[in-house]
Amino acid sequence: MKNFKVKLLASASLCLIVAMNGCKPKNTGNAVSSDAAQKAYVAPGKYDEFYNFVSGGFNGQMSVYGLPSGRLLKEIPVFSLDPERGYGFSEETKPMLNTSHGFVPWDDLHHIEMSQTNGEINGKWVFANGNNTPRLARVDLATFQTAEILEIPNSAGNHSSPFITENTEYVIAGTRFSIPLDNSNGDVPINTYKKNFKGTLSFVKVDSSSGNMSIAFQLKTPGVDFDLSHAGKGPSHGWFFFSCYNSEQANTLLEVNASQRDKDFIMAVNWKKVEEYIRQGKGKKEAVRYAHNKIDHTTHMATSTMETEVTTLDVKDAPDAVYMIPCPKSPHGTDIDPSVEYIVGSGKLAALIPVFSFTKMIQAIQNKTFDGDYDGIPVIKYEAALYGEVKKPGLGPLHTEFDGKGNAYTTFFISSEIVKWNIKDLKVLDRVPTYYSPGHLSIPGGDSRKPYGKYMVAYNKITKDRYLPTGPELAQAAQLFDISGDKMQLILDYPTIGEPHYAQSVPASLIEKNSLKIFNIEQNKNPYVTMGQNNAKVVRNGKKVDVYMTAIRSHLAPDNIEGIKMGDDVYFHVTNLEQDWDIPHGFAIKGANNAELIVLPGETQTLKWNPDRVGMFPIYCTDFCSALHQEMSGYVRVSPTGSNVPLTFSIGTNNGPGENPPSGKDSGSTAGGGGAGKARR
Ligand code: RUQ
Ligand code: CUA
Repeated sequence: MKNFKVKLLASASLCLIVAMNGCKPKNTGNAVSSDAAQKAYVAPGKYDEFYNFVSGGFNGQMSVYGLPSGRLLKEIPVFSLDPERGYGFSEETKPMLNTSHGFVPWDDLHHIEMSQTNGEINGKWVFANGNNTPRLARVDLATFQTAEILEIPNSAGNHSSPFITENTEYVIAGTRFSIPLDNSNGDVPINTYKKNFKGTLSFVKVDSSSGNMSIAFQLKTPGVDFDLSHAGKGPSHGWFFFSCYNSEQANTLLEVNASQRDKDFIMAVNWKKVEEYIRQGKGKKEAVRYAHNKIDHTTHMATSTMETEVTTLDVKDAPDAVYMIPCPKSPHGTDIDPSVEYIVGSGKLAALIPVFSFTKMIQAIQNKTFDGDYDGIPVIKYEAALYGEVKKPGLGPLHTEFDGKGNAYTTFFISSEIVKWNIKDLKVLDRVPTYYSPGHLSIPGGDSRKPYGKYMVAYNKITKDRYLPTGPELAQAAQLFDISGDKMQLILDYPTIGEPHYAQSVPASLIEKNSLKIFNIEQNKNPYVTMGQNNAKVVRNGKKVDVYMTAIRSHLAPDNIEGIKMGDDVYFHVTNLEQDWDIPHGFAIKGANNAELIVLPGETQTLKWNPDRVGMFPIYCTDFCSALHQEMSGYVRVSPTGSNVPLTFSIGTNNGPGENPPSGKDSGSTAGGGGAGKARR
């Protein structure tokens, strides 16, 4: 009997697996018209029209492309180590990856969201979510660097994130996995899910000038899985909409057990009301631990602070603030059109797309047109909130974006296509195959109040035969479509890094004007900065040795260091003295169990090194910075622990007495202002 049950479950799950795997559309690979190349062509030396910020998925970083060319412009490490730049390896950046679990050098970065003013992208920051160890990050678009990472307590799997309100008042963080909350006993049987597991929605305040994040409050909810979300804007400002699945509250074999109900929910949260309750002191302070990491612009150093308290409010104590809208079937994307009247739910297993009306929802709430409750939360009657349904649009709808001309575009994972439909009459206007199985799609400004239209990019999960084979794994495929006409037109395929989920694009002009070219060295407040080569030095303090080093074309100073001993902790603090755009210097030392540094103009970065043997260790600049880049090098001599070799450092003092070079010609001092120095202490 038991066996039989298991078998039934297995076969049911097999059906689902078949259904959830994409199928290959017919006539693949030939849907490109002849003017496509011209449309995606950006001449050498010319700039792209749009910046495209793309989540890296399981590689934990964000990448930046130009559109329409598909050129890769930059990778920005966020929740990942980047040996190329030393992010997560340098002393300055290590604290960025600190969490209450310690140093967590990886995450699963699914979604990005750009800061907005009045519901329009303003080009200041891009936020990103860490889906594994729950975190939120803020990337500064002046530097294209991760400026801040905030851990989210009482959460597990920060998937429903980092969507924002229309003036970037809040960035949202909804937990994917419900769990026993942090300061309750987590050591309970898993099958007590219904009793012990809770969800949370964190509202993270963003300081409008600095961008700094802080958790304002957390809403405690019944134990469901929050998937995605979007904020109301304009007329619906003050509301946030979250798709939830697993309203069945299953704790095993979710693919079957969380697909039982015909409808799950979109949770509508009146956050202005919740704010009021918090102001009235209805929230509860709870002890938790979470890391808050920030980079200081002047020291170029990150600090990590462990925060210990958060304000929570149970939805049960927030009457008239939270409602459930039934949504078929295991909803994924929750997308709001630019008029901010329509809420589009995408049920992964649904054969239609429900479009809800904000106005009707409010009326239903006023008239109490409810259909019972879900764990105390009023459930609005489906029909009462429904504007209409897009019938037979395709299979496996996931995400919807908008072109600002009254059209919506939805990805269909199972039927491998993008469908364009009209928001008013809900009629399908066009469909194109994608190769294969798209997840997210992105239209410039496509989830804001001001879509720029023109292009649409599909981020496909499966690549198969689209590129030359590269072994068992292929790069994910992005596909660019021209959507300026009635019909969507495929114009470019380009491989991406990691596995992109959500992405956003903005006109280049919004970003370009704020882009920083150098860090002003006069403003460098790093405690280990070396202001000018004459101040280069090596200082010993017990076993700690600080090397104050400068880099300028084409030498490191000092470039000869002796008196380092086994057992020392050596810190190379490298200051790049250049004040010229795009002239970084690198720093590497043989055998370091660490990465390199890339030091930007005006910046100081520190590499920690523990010599592992006695001998000679070359150091050099890794970034080809000048014709004499190969000459930008030096030596560090390591002696045994008890050795009496004095600590010395120098540059330009060539060859000892009686040790002239074979040519007989002393190369002399190239550095100027160098000379030998006796180290302090
Ligand atoms: S979710 S498709 Cu994070 Cu759609 Cu990826
Ligand atoms: Cu500096 Cu190469």
